[in-house]
Amino acid sequence: MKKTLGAIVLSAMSGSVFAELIVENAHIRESIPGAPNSAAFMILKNTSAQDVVLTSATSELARATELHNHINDNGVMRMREVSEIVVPAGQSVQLKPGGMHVMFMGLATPLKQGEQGSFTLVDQSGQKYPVQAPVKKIKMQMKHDHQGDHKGEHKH
Ligand SMILES: [Cu+2]
Repeated sequence: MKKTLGAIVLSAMSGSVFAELIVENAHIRESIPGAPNSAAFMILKNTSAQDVVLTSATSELARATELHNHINDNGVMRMREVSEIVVPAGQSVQLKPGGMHVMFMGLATPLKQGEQGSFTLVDQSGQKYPVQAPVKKIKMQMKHDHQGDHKGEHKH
């Protein structure tokens, strides 16, 4: 009898499974009233022996979808568009508030917790990774929050 292990292992995994990239815990930030932008966060796991280099993202959620990161500009965290997000071979990269994220500029409609949104990541070879993600309320880490503990403070 031939072994058919591969298919069984793949189907038992949670999350979206692609040839090389597994997207876990994807979620989209609920939009703030009056703010036309939002962002998506997730863990990207590269199960292949080659780096996956994401070079763009698309979505119908917004007028423009961009790959963003935060930089520390003399102690002030600013976000900016980046040309690529590299997920090294065999490693994971986390997109999270205050770090890298998929940015939605000019939302078509406000995003409410409980809704689903979809977007597509594209790598440098043109391969597409469609992602479906729930909309969630996410605390902004950059804001100074005197009620909470001191997690998420600026590092110097
Ligand atoms: Cu951004």
